[in-house]
Amino acid sequence: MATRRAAWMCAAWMLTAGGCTTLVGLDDSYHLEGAGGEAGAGAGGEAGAGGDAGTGGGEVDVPTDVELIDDMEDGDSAIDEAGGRVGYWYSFNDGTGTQTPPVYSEENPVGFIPETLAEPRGESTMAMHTFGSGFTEWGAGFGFALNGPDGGRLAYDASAYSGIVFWAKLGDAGAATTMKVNITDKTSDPAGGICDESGEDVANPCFDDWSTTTHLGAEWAPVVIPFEEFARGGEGAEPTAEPIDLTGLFAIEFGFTQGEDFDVYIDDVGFYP
Ligand SMILES: [Ca+2]
Ligand SMILES: [Ca+2]
Repeated sequence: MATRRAAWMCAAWMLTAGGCTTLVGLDDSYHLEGAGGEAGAGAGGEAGAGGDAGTGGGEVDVPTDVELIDDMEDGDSAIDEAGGRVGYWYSFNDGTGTQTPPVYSEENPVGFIPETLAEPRGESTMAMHTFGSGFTEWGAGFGFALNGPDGGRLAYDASAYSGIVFWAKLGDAGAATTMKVNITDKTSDPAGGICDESGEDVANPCFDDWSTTTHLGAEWAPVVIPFEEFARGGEGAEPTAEPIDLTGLFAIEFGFTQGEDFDVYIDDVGFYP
């Protein structure tokens, strides 16, 4: 596990950073069912691509006052510089399989940049896309730092927000239909300087991130996850009843476990108050 996020250390911060803060694709008509729920929850109500919800039970309003972290429309590997946030998208994996875009390295200096959508989603023409397979140790994922100026990794105070929202869909109908959504904080991120990255201190390991699972469908659908739905306890540490400390977040990551073939698009990632 210790190498899990080593790659972002040399992520593509030298790539062009954009300043696009245009709000695209967010309006007040977004609804979804089973927000942030377990896989298969509310399967009767897939949200439509146009933003109108299906008829399934348990619909959840997507907040109208979303503060975008990145809508990908500027085509770069950076999140928008707004709200004190600065950071770059990166992929990460256990090195046993293949992932596109690949993990950044000196030998493979490919940034994680958005893809132009063959079919625009409303006014959105670009989104993040990653796919991969063949991982056998712990899997693969992608994400972005919330406060990573010049490639650093600092804590971000997200206490002004109540949760995160994004749009997602499968890139391939046969790919994994569940995806982990993780938040790293000062206690789980090596950059926090608290946890043990070596794995020797089993009571205090790094990478015991705040985590939840969301469903992926064939059509674009919004996902709204209140921070209180994230829980720890997945990396061997004692599960804790403590709430997430929103004043010290480091990154938001999306992941798949070993043995899963994955192919996912992500768009319009934001916080909501
Ligand atoms: Ca961007
Ligand atoms: Ca977009």
